[in-house]
Amino acid sequence: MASATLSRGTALAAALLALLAVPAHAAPQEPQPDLTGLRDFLRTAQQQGAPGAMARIDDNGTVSKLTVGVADRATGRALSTTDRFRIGSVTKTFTTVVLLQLVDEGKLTLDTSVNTYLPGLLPDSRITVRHVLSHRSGLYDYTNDMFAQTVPGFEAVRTKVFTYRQLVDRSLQHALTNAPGAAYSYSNTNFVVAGMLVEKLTGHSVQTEYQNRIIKPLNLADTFYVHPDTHIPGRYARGYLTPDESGGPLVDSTEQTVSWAQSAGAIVSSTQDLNTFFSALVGGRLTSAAGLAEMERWTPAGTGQAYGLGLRRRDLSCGVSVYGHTGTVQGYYTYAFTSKDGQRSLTAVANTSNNSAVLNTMLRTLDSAFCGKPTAQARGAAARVVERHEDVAPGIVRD
Ligand code: HEL
Repeated sequence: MASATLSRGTALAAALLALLAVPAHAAPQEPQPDLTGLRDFLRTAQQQGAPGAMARIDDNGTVSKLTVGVADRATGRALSTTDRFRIGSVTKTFTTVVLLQLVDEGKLTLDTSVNTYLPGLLPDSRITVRHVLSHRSGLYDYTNDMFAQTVPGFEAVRTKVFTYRQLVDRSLQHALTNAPGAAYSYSNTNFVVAGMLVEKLTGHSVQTEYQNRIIKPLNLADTFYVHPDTHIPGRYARGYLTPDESGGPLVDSTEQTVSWAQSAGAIVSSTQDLNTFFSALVGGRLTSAAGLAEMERWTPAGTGQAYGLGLRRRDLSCGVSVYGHTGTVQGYYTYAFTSKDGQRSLTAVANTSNNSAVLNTMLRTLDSAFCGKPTAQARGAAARVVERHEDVAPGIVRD
């Protein structure tokens, strides 16, 4: 009897010890990316009108690359994850990093009026640098007017070269959309002002600052700011703009100055470089810890979304939050996001735009990459999430 009790006690102790052998700090195992689901979404995007779609996941040293379709409709060349592409507003994160480095160097403070650095630029001196980087300035988005009609709007600016001031002047033809700091209202104008701040405070072009502060240190071999050149260097995916008229032919929109965006959206990059960039950013390799904490001070920006400083947070169906940015530039949709610790990153791209079905399908690649295989219930819930454009400046039809 005594020995039986002893042996039961020993078994219990052994079981407890086995439990204790799992370190208390071990993070819950992240679900493996669902590569089958991811490929299905890329195929769906293709069926919905994207000539090609691709994704690259960098997961703790394991790389997954998936592509469907073509990089070039004329030659039929297959899309490759090494193809460069226009990243649109993902540029905003690069611009913000430069400014946060200037904060770290004591050359700028976030709560100072923009007009202190750029005297007389803005009509309201209550607009601070922080308001601009968090889309809370109230500055009207001049692209609302520019791209009210998709293809004519694009063709009107395709080869144009604007000064920053000309773009800001277009915005200032409209009243502020809200009092400074009062509301989140996405506007490209904010990041044109951010580019002006970079150039004023450094005395250099944004190109030089991206190069010296981000591209060179991270060895981003596929990342360029070529404005106002219209050509993408090296091997790249061509971009195809979907016209507003249903059934109309796609417009090859690859060559353009992107002068309408500049520091708000004119960088060219690759899936590998964007994964490296966001992983480095949240890993604290581009700014001080205090700078990163500022970038991660969130303003709600719609269901399951928040905006920090030049940085988006998306809260996925499985409860995981990811950090990065989206980009829409004529011919290209980009989702570039990383996990909290930067250990897993996804960049997913389709070489079309102005096609809301494709945009929504590409959004779902985030769940595949970060949430793993969905349950039937999660699949149903995710399908009901539709990318909202209300967080973009109101008034523009972007699908
Ligand atoms: S819009 C966005 C995205 N951002 C903003 C910026 C960028 N891109 C633009 O402002 C381009 C607007 C026109 C795009 C064009 C098309 O689909 O190619 N659409 C039309 O012309 C519609 N009439 C908030 C979506 C972002 O994710 O941050 O990039």
